[in-house]
Amino acid sequence: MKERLEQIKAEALAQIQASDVPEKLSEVRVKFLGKKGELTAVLKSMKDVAPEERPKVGQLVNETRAAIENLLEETKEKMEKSIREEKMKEEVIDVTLPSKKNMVGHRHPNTIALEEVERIFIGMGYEVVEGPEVEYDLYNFEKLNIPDGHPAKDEQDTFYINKDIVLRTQTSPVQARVMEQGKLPIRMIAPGRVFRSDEVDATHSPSFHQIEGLVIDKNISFADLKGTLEVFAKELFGEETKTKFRPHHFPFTEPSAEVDVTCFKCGGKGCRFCKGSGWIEILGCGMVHPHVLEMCGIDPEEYSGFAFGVGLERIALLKYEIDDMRLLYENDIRFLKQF
Ligand code: 2NM
Repeated sequence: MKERLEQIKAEALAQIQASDVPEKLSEVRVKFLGKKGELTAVLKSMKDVAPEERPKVGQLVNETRAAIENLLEETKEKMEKSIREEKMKEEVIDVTLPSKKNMVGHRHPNTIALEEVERIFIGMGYEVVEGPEVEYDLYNFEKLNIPDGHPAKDEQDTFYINKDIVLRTQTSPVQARVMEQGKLPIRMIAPGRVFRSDEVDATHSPSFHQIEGLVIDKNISFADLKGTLEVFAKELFGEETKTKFRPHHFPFTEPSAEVDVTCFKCGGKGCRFCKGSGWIEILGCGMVHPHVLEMCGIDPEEYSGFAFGVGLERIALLKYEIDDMRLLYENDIRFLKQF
């Protein structure tokens, strides 16, 4: 019996020492100390030992068990310690390594252009006002002196929700709403999305953005309009920019004009960019029609005003020399990150 125990102990200790991973140690534990283990088998055979020998043998079994368990425990701790150290070495943080660069988003060229236009007008004391994109025919057309039968009201050009409600085709309904509130004087711009039933091409989209301006006060004249838009053009395209007012027609203004600026590429000499003319058209404007003032509750005998409208995409395309409007809507990051 004693020899058997010595043998078990020697074998167990040798196998423990030969173990290289915790799983092997578990196997050794099961093999020698488990329910069907070799040491347990010895215990079970105690009934064959002479009664007077039993305490001694029992003590020997316990000692053997303790020796095996101690070495198992000790070895397990050593293994776990070295695994921990190994892991620590692998996970060490090198604070001198360059950081991973995050992909940071970028303002859209439309947004950059809008913020530039807003900055210029806020600097001249204007308020920025927004309004609904789904609008009553009354505000989008009627109060702006665009009567039934006018080509702008054609279903070919306007998205109708029903006979009284449209997707706004301009942002001037926002201004009709502000005039109606009756707080004068008014100095405002109304930026926002507008909708027209256009086919998509390099210069058209069924949904684009406008910024319309409105000033109403006593004694506002065409000179105020010219001065304001001259300042705007110089701020936007450079100090050397000149403006030209060409007579035009809009239903909501009288007189009306279209404004051209000297080509900022060639300075007015004529180049490919301005198609040889030296001028680039940027906006429409005029003195607010007395009918419009009246319909919005303002006395045209006491007050006058001017208004203008610019296409945001047009500004963005010009300013960043983009030759196709569709690029502004595709959201290709390789395009967007250039601005
Ligand atoms: C333009 C051109 C000319 C305009 C008129 C008004 C309002 F509400 F006062 F009648 N807002 N915007 C206007 C005038 C817009 O866009 C090319």
